[in-house]
Amino acid sequence: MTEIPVIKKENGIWSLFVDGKPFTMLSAELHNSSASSTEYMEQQVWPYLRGLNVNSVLLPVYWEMIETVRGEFDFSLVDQLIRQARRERVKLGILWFGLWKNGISSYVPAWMKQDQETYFRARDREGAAMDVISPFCQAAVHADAAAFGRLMEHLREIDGEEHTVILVQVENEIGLLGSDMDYSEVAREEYQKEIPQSIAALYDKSGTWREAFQEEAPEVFMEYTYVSAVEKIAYTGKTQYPLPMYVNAWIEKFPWRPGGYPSGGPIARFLPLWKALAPHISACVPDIYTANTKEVCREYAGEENPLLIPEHRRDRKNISALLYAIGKYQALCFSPFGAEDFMMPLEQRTGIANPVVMKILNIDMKAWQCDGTGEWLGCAYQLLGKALDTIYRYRTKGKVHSFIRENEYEKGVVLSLAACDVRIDYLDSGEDTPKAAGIILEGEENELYMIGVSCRYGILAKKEEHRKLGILEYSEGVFEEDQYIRKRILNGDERYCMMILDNPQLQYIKWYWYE
Ligand code: N0T
Repeated sequence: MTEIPVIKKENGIWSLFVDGKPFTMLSAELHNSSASSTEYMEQQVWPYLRGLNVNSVLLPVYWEMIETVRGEFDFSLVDQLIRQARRERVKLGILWFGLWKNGISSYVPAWMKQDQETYFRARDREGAAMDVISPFCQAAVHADAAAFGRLMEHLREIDGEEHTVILVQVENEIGLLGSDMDYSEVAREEYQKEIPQSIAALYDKSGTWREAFQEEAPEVFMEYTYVSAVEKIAYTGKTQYPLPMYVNAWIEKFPWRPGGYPSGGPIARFLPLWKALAPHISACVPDIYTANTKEVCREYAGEENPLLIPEHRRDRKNISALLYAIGKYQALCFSPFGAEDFMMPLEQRTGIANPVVMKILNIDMKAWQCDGTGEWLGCAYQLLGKALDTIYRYRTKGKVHSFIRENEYEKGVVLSLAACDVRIDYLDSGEDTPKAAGIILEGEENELYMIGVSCRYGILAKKEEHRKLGILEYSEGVFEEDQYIRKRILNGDERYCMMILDNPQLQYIKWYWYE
């Protein structure tokens, strides 16, 4: 029997291991509603994912569909989706749309929605009921955990050998949206109490929530409540089938207030709290719809927290973020949102692209635009997919370097490698073209590979080096099973100005010294 998928750190590097080997998810997250119909999947999803060269897909499983009658479970939809994924030869990450989805309780079963006595609602400051089951409602958390446990049990039964499902997201962008805290009766009572021991120890504080945290109190209070609920749910699932689990964040955006972004979610500021109080969650990860990928990655990737990007903006620039996240942080997963659209003819797209929805979610329309993304991402996934084995080999030797252009004011960078420096000039990319980005693998003997986009570059001798540097080979190619296969030699005019334009490419350079 092969090892169950697991996220673990080896030689200081986080990886998702599938059947004992590192597996980097070059993924596509589907629109929220696509996976509710296998027929729709056949007609509108799988055909358009094929050209993207994904090795995995992230798709939701909806609580309301597996437990329509309380206590009775129907997993036929899940089974069919897994069968389709196997046929397509892709792995799956499953998104558990349970009690909370973007702060709202839209995916809970009808029997729960309608029983507001037992499953009471969160309330806003004015005391008005929200469309959210209160995270203080233990009966609701218990029911969610039970359903999630059944789902995981079922996955073990049907997939425990084959490992088509390799990762699970618990809930989706949790937190309370529209109010800084829950003002339901139970919540208000809890708020008056002394802070729990775990919080007191973590923050070295005492007293009531208000006394301990002042203006920040409502948010920390919600953080504690959501992390406790999520941990309970994840724990129940893990006891059935311990697949790696993560939670995704609707990130905080300056100068929003808690409630403007979901209050209580795994935003960067609260990573220590999540790490301490949710031991069954392997990673807290960002959904990136902003343009500052570099900053967000830096906030989330850490000693304690592996980086995954389960949702990313959809415009063509996402290939730059892909290269950077994998080169710099060995990201376990990269997955633009609503990726079945990318190769689909415009008139056929049914996913939300409606300006009103975008405004409600506060997503920049530009981040949603995806014309042309498919070809570029497909090309980048293909190139990178073939390079992964080589990247795994190089990264243990600390020989992987990465760069990305953060903004238009940055003109370039000099990366310092062991044997030389590499000067990179960012090519002036237009609105719709990828930002300069890339991964450099430094080889053993005066050689390097560049997997990059939109950049011009050159190899420089180190300052203290007295010899001069000459080029032996400059070529473009691909990796096949950890071997470089040269396609075209670029030793003529091209070598005066080593460069990769808007299409991601793999290039190889070998140099020598003369004096
Ligand atoms: C996302 C998606 C889907 C700092 C929006 C984004 C997905 C959910 N929510 O289409 O609904 O299921 O996770 C929230 C956007 C926040 C933008 C704030 C910028």
